[in-house]
Amino acid sequence: MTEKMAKAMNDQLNEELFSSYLYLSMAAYFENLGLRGFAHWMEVQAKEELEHAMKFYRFINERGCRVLLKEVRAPETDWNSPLHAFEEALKHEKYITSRINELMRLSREENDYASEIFLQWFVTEQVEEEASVGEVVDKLKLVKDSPNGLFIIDRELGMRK
Ligand code: OFO
Repeated sequence: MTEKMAKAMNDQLNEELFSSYLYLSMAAYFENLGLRGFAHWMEVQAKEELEHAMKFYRFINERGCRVLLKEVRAPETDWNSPLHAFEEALKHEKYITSRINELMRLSREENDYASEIFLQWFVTEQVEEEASVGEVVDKLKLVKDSPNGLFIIDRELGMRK
């Protein structure tokens, strides 16, 4: 793997760690609101992001390159409403998708077929990530400020495996 590619992979490893940190911060926000189902959903998401980070970690090592961990920036800690938090999560996932696409473009430019195949998993995963966050955004828009609606969604999100 070229130095340029290894640096880009390391940068993405950092972004995945930040994603985990962001969703854990959202879990804490929901916990504080007493929305335990929402908090659970975000905790599961935070763990998934950590697993994404580990995929990059292992891949960089397997390619004989050096993993260089950097500072993970601090996430936001407060949002205006559950809808606002999920809208921000969706915005973040779209940003991550654009980064994965850029990595894919770079791997093609570098004729790095191993990286291209590795990144394919993330291309597919991002479709799922945007869809699952988007689904919650849609539901929250539907129930608006109804406490009953929020309670039902909370129960549903609490069942995420
Ligand atoms: Fe790693 O997919 Fe979300 O950010």
